[in-house]
Amino acid sequence: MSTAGKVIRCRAAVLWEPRKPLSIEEVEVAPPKALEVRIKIVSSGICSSDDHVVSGSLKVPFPVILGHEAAGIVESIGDGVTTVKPGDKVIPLPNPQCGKCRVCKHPEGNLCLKNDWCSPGGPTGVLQDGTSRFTCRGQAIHHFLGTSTFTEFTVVDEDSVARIDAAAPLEKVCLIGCGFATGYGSAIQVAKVTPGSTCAVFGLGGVGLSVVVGCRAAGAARIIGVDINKDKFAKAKELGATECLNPRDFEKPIQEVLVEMTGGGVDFSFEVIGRLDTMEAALASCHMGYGVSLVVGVPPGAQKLTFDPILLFNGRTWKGAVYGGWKSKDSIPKLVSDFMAKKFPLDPLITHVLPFGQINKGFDLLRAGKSIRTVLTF
Ligand code: COD
Ligand code: ZN
Ligand code: ZN
Repeated sequence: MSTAGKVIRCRAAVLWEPRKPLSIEEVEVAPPKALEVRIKIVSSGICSSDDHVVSGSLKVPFPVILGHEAAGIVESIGDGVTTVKPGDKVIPLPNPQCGKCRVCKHPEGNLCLKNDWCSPGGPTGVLQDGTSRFTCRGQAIHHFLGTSTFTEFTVVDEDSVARIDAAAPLEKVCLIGCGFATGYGSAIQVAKVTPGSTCAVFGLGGVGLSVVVGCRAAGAARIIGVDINKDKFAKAKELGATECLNPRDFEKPIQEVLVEMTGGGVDFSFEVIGRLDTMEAALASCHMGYGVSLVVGVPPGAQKLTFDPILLFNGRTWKGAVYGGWKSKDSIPKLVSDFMAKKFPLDPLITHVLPFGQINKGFDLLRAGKSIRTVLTF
């Protein structure tokens, strides 16, 4: 029997307050309103940004249903929706593409002004019409990044969902929804890594390893991974890192080590940790005159950086970008096609697969540094 137009009762992981485990609850998911899409989630990765909300370092309205790196199937659509239909395989987009705002219209911009992240005063946790589609125990539950994928069903704005290849394996391509797209795009789309170049990647988590994959795809000759957890090195090498360094193995600062071992500095560096000290170290690792350093890690809130501006004056470029610079609705389907054409792997990034009910175990694995990506299956 069709569920279109009806409230769906299903399981969702609700975070009632920070620093608590997620709680599997029965929730009500209202039907999509005009220009909205209800999606049956099939798989969802756990990204560090979800954990930043749990730990309290990323502030969003509570209670909330987290999750933003997923794949699923359209269950029903609201009035006026034209770009997806029931039965389509889709990826929800934590960075929307409205196509109409000033950033979407700019050829280079991708941080759409409809992104809840950009709301003046911080995230609102609601859809574009200003309300939530989730309730639990009589209380409205907030959305997260316009996606909320730790639930069997979610509702998103049409700007926040992209149809993908009907043959795509949803339990893998979910990573393209956030972590992979972010890292890979940072290398090939934002930094525009050049063939034969030397790159340094600070932080070898799921996003950092996706940067490594991007550097390799772009033809970099030397890819130096930097991480304080040496357990990450084997995977980094499997994915294309030519060398790996642990800053704790050296007396001198890691930027000095990198400058020495590359004869003056790297062509491209990436900070994929989200720390101020490593952002500055990554910048200082670049060669003067032309080096480019990219901030990929989410900066810690309410902290400021002091650095020697001679690093920039001497011809280094410091850039940042979210979501790998991709205009999401246009690019995510193409990335899925590229995966289907075997242009890059995703399997090595998926270290654990767990049933949705074991979501807290997935977060524990991430916090313990034991997983790259856990994919939850529904
Ligand atoms: N020096 C070197 N390595 C370090 C240090 C240090 N001082 N501290 C930690 N690390 C290593 C850790 O050992 C770990 O291997 C790695 O850094 C971080 O990895 P994870 O697994 O914690 O995180 P990821 O790869 O999932 O990365 C996420 C970021 C931390 C980069 C996070 O900021 C993010 O998700 N950024 C993406 C930004 C974005 O555009 N997001 C879109 C919506 S989420
Ligand atoms: Zn826009
Ligand atoms: Zn993410």
